[in-house]
Amino acid sequence: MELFRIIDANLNRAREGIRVVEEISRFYLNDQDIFLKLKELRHQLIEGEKFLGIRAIIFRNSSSDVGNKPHQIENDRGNLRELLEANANRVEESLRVLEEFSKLYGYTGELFKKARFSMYELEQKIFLKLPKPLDYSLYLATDDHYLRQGNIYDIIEQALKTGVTILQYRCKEKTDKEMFVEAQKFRKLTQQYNIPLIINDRLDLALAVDADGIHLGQDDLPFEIAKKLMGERVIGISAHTYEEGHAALLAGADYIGVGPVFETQTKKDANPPCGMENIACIKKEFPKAKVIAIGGIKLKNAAGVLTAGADGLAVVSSILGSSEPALETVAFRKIIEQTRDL
Ligand code: 3NM
Repeated sequence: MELFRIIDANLNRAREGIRVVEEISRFYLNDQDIFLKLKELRHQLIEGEKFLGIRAIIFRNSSSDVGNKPHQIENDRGNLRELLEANANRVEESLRVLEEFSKLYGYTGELFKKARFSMYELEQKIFLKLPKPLDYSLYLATDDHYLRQGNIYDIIEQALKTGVTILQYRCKEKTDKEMFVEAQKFRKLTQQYNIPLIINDRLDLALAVDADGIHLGQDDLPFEIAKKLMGERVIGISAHTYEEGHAALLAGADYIGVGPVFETQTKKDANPPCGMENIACIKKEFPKAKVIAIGGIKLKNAAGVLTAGADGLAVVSSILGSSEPALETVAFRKIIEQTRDL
């Protein structure tokens, strides 16, 4: 009887996992071919149950299941690729269990084995169709002061070539028309290097230049409104306190920029430095949240900030003000890679 409970539990686990993956292919990817293959796989499990001659549900005893204990509810967000991986793994593992245990009933388990291999294939197909999660590790923001210099595009191109993973266009003191022209140039440049472009504050500008996302301050448009207008594009929010970070992540921000971590001369109206404590606290509560440190980030403090839990370093003056922007970028990259390996 205990063995039938194993069959029942794994049939359910496999069906539920397939259904989650099915929903991704149906509603997110709109991929009819994959969707129908998954649906067929789910129906094959019903056939498998019939083949075994077991009505597994009869042996269900969920209340006495020692694995049925309340789990800690995680206030955590991953991404679609992680969701796919978790559910496809669940399906594959369950199919393996079904294959092995059905052998005890004189059945070869062939049907479950075939289903498992189909799932491996479908998982890979879906994985490749899902968007690659953004790499927030080295986030460069522009600044009016540097934008006034003629060679800013050259400096930014050097940084994009040598290891910056996201560019934010941040401009406060120009006309809409000037900003549009500049943002368009950055759009072209980032496309050339396949780097996402985020626009600071200005949702209209982000849409106008087809940016990958928007970065909002605490006094900008509410998240829900921005989400309605931005759809699947990235939305980042500035957080100066733990509470602001917490609220932004609960609202659904894709990342938060925590700062200023250290003293900065770049942002004139910056809050007092908040240090690294907030980063560690937020990461403890939301381990999968993307937390970017900003404000006074230099080569000398970069490793410490990453070790405190930051997923990325946002910099302005370190790179844009450097006489050797490419070398500075490479040096940041080296620290990032070394800290990742720890
Ligand atoms: N935002 P630098 S601090 C743009 O605290 C910006 O939200 C901050 O420049 C915030 O790397 C900051 O030169 C300036 O210190 C970061």
